[in-house]
Amino acid sequence: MLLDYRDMQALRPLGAGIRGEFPILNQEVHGKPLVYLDNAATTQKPLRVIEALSHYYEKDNSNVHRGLHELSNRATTQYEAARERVARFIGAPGPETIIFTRGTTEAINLVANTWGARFIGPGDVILLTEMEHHSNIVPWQLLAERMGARIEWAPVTGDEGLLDMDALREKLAQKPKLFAFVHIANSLGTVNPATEMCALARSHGVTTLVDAAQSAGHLVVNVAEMGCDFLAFSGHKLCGPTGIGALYGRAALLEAMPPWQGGGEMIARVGYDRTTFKEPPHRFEAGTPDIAGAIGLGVAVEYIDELGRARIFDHDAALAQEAYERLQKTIPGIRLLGPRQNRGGLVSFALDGVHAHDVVTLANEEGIALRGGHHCTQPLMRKLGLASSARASFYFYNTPEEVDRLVETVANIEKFFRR
Ligand code: C6P
Repeated sequence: MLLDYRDMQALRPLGAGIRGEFPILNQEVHGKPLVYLDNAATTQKPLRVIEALSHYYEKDNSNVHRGLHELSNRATTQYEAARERVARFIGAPGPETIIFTRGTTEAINLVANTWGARFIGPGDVILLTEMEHHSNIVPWQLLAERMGARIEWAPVTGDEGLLDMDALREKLAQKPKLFAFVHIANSLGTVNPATEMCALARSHGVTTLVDAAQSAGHLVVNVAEMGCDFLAFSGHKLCGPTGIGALYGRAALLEAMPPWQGGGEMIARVGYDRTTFKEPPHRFEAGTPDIAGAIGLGVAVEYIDELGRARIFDHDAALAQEAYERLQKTIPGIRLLGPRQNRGGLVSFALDGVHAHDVVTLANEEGIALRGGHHCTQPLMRKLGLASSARASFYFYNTPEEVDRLVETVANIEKFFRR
């Protein structure tokens, strides 16, 4: 029987009620209770993920796909079970469409270096948006330079940080070879209409790649419904370990792609003269993988699914909305980035004449963890005429009281610099 929202809330409340599962949150920084608002950089890990990692190393540690002994069989079974969990988590048709990578960055580089190297040629256009993270810019620039291809940019409307959909339609009608875009923008909080964007691209025969680094753990992501060709995400941004993530690729595309890195694991037969390769996904996983990381990721995605991403989104977005409104009301001259409404769970802001690093340093004195800088979106920051912004990013263990602490602290910092 499915539980409704109120029952779920009673069983597994978010916010204060779930913090017991995250021991790291229960500490003081500079004599104040820690307020961790840097979840877009990386999220904290629940006990069950930490325990899964130590259980693996205590009981099952071995290499995968190689040994015939008990420990190796256990490691292989758990590693491949994690792949199945990840496939279910994003609505992929099967585990063969999931490649374990070090994270979003490596997943995008993999596509650029395999699909890109085979299918992008001189004069071809790669379409990106102006709100991309460097991870979804630099691999394509490197590829474009190598292949003689060209990059075009779908424009962003300014501080409100929305995609100009009419301009996007026009760009897609020119039939670029690839459209790679961010689902939730890490420095704006914009939630892009990924399903609509993929459908538009598909109607012009354009291949799509979705950067789901900020969305996979925050809202329901289903690749079948979204209709994307590739989707990349990182485990550490959804309660999993660092150093592990995944690339989803449509089966027909993966089958047509050459390997990227060569080595053990990914081969069918090696001869002195030539080598043949395994089928996807193993063709793309050279060498000993991050076995414990993959197992930890499998546990993390099940945990997130248990909590429910629709609930997580509502929780995080409500905190971010509250922070946005109150920062705007409380602090004269604050510049808030990204859309006023329908934002994901983060708020970026700039105080007139104050460098974001100063905001973050002073907030740290109050026990609050924020991020400040260009957030690996330098071209966007330059377009907005900003050197940096400060960012508070929320997750399901954050509370309304932490929004109070944030607003009060930022207001004090602003007063301090205005004096
Ligand atoms: N953004 C942030 O503080 P990796 O490093 O591979 O796990 O994720 C890269 C990445 C790709 N796309 C988006 C939209 C991202 O936000 C990130 C990581 C962190 O915003 C670190 S810069």
